[in-house]
Amino acid sequence: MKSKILLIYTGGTIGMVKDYDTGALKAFNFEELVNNIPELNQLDCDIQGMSFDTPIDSSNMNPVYWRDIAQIIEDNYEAFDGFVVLHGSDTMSYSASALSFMLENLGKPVIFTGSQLPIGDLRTDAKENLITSIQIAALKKKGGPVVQEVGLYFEYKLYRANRTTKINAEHFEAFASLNYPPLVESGVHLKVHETYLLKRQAKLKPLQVHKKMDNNVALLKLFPGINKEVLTSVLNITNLKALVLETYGAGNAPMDEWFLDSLENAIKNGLHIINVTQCSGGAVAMGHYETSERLKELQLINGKDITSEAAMAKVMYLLGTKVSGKLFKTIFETSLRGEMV
Ligand code: ASN
Repeated sequence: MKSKILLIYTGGTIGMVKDYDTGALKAFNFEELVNNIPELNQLDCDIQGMSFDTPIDSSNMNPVYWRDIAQIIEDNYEAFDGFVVLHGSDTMSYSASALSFMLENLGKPVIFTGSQLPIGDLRTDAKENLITSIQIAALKKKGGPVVQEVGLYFEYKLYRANRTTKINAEHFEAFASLNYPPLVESGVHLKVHETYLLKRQAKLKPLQVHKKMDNNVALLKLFPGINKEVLTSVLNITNLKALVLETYGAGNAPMDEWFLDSLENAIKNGLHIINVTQCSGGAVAMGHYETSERLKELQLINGKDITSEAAMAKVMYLLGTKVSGKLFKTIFETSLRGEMV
């Protein structure tokens, strides 16, 4: 039986054309996108498409759109074998991470992809990205899907979506997954690294879709010279429930009393503070240096080797599910979808 794949077009460069009045790239409609890739008809699967009413540049992405994507997948979950989400590359890692948390017990592939050049451009990377994403979404083994998680495919590699970061604004190789190896590599053959995939579930539990993402959160990147006013104004944001703090190296931060006291007070008042590293690779190891000992004592949540994108998605998801108090820390520090060690 041919695999049935649903293409969900949200926008992004892949489907953009130049506005000749202004020179800026703008999203155009889905039919034109598909008309630009006659090769889709040669694929050995049934492809159907669905598009956002108004496709967007992914810089306009937000949790309301994430819910729309989750809803489309939920509504069509039984009817299709796999899903390919066409998305702008700028915030793709955030959206794909978010969907990985929103789709609990996912038993089918959801592959995010996009491109650096529009599909109509002669040197476009869009065709390969789209065609291979569809092929991966259609892969089956013993009658079941090979990939049962949210992936991100770009420039010959499928990554676990919640491990990725956009690292280049110009190169075709725009994404990296520094703390987890690629799941599939595309060359003459599609090489599937089965050991790295989330384990196929023997008995699938029903898909559970979590649509509530609480965005009362903030992300603060430390820099030498950060002053008290900056920190306290972030900590005093009304309704702030969680702060992802991008620290240095293995989770280190300045040892100034005002800095540590401010964090301590905020935590006492119920704020969840997650320690993630601003390095692209490696992990937080609180207590390894003197500069992170107090953070450990203050009970900052250990983000380990999670990306900032996945950390933001995970806090919004956990706050949305109303996990509270001590449990929040325990669950955050547990890998839920393969997003951390
Ligand atoms: N600005 C575009 C977007 O994220 C960039 C891209 O898709 N390459 O929608």
